[in-house]
Amino acid sequence: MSASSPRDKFLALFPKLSQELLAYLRAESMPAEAISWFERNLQHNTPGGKLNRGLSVVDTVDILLCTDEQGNKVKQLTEQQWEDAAILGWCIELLQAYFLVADDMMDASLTRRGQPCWYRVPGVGNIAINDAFMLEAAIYHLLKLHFRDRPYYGHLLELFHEVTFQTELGQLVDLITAPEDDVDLNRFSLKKHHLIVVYKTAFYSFYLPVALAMRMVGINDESLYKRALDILLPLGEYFQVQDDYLDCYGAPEVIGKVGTDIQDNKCSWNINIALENASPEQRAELDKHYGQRNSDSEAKVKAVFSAKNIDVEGRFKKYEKESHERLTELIKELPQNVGAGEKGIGLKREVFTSFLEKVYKRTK
Ligand code: DMA
Ligand code: MG
Ligand code: MG
Ligand code: MG
Repeated sequence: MSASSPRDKFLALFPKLSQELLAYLRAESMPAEAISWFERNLQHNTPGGKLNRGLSVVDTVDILLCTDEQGNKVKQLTEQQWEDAAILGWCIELLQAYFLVADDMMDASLTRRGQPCWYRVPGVGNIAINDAFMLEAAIYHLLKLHFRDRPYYGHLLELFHEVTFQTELGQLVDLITAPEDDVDLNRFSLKKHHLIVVYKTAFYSFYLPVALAMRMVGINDESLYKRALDILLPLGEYFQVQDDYLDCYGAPEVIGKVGTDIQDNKCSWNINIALENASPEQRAELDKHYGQRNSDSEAKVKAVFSAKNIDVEGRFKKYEKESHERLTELIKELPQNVGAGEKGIGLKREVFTSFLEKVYKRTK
């Protein structure tokens, strides 16, 4: 990638936003230690990931404002439009940082993005709980600073608030379906899995970037938000199935984290596929070893996953290919540039295809 790739340009904005946030602490005469603590919190937890969600806001605004009906690029975003979209993108990355700091504590994870989880950094510990809250508060500080005078400010606030609540509902069901000392695989099903992943991942990772971009460009036709949701929730479900698969089969040095789902007793895609196909003996082995906090049990579960009649890896490859076909069809059903004309800016298929191609067959 060249020095001025879209990702680099996006990344280069973060120090400025970080300084705006720190300026608030200075204006409130916070002690120097608090200012440097918050700076370290922001730096450790916000910019180190793939930045897919943040960049998607910029990409979506670009597609909505700068491509013609056939999806050809016909103009460039102005600097102001680019920066507005990028700030909204960073607000999603802050939301993600907030969720991940808490998620890693709740999931007892060790590493994230190739470094120790924030709560495991020496001296941090439970302060990470307050740090997570501060990452969330940063979103609303930046929104106020940059968007208070825009006609769509209320919509931005509403979107962030609603999607946060939905994600927390997903996390709640994820956690109570996986109690530490009470393994009961009868609680799991693909239906339960579907509910968990749509709420914990799809709304904030897929719907939110597109909906923010749509609000920013002034799309007010509510039916278009529904259309976007109908495609983005299935796309987000596919993305979280990949995350579940990679938890077990991804290379830690590539995904930047060590999988914990088996030891955490999680209702993941892998275990549900195994339960659907297990013989009574294999089922007994899963009952005995799933959700146990030791690597021997974990290895036994993985051995069942790899058994010829179960073959989680093979079934995942098939699911991946079929999902791509299904999602491509779903996108095709959307009339190109729907909502354009007197009603305003249309919703283009490229918004969704660009998302699908970004995540298809991902390895991290
Ligand atoms: C993550 O689910 C969901 C949120 C809202 C952070 P997860 O625990 O599977 O994520 P990860 O595998 O990244 O810990
Ligand atoms: Mg986790
Ligand atoms: Mg989790
Ligand atoms: Mg996971």
